[in-house]
Amino acid sequence: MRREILKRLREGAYISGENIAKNLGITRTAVWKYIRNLRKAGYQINSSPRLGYRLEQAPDLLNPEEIQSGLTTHVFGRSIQYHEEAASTQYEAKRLAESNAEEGTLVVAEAQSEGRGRRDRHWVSPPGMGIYLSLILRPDLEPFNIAQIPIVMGIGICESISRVTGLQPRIKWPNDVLLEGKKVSGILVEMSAEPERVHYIILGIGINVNTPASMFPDDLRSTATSIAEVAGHPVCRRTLVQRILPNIEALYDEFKTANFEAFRERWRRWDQTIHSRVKIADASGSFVGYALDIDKDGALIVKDQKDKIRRVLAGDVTLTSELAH
Ligand code: BTX
Repeated sequence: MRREILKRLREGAYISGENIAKNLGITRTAVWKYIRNLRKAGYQINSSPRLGYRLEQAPDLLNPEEIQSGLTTHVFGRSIQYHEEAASTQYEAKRLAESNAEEGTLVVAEAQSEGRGRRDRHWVSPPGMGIYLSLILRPDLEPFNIAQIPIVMGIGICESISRVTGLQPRIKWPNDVLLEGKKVSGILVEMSAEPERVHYIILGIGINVNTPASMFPDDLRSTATSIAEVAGHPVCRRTLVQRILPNIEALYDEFKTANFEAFRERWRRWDQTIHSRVKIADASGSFVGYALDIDKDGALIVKDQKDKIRRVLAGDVTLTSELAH
């Protein structure tokens, strides 16, 4: 009902309480209660005794009403579970996936108390500042291909940030999105699979949109940033989500029928890793080298200090200019 009322208010003109009540088959008192709750949630609604109600401004919330109004996807975000605060949207999405939620189901939170990065690291997720979302995917792919999904999704995040803000984000292999050399977004892919069959994937995306530098813990201040910090003004999170979802949906559809090779050029367009000195670290240790290229499977090709060519499939990359910090 709330969504229906908002839909009518979004048409822009004044609409009387009586009209809304008649259209939706509810009482005028019920309309008034919905309006009161919308105002409480941050919607600025003007009321005039003669003309009725008019929506002046919607808050930058990532609730289903806001995301879905004007969303152009076919599958992604058609079903949304919204939380003012979640431990992690990954956990919520996993729970939904286990109870057969359909592909494209989106979990969004305004804040996360246990936001997660790769290898059980923490993702800082202060309320109302960033985008914290998880999507359920059910691709008919072999587990081997799944590692390429976050690499491909990085393209969609860069393209979307660039379109909405005019900024030029860059990707650090495999999928850190950077602005001015600092991390602005991270991607996490978790899956449930058998050796040859994927049951589902949870694609998690975190973006620092309006997070002020002061909200990052001290140890992240030199490596993390937000879009607003770089742009110099706040950016509408809803607009960004509405751009990202169709963008990554199109990439995903293409990925299911093509291999990574088809994305290599587009990925290079945003890349900051190739032709850089890098330090690669994984569970087994670390080494320093020079990034030569990304191959047709999305692996990073690195020449190490003994001139040996190494093919890196996973790990954390530090650009050596960052090491100087
Ligand atoms: P990652 O392992 O590449 O990055 C985690 C590391 O990044 C941390 O160890 C820390 O050094 C740094 N970091 C933590 N928080 C931030 C931040 N807000 N901005 C910049 N750097 C940070 C990247 O993992 C994957 C992140 C996915 C986050 C999304 S949010 C929605 C979904 N739910 C969830 O719990 N995780 C995903």
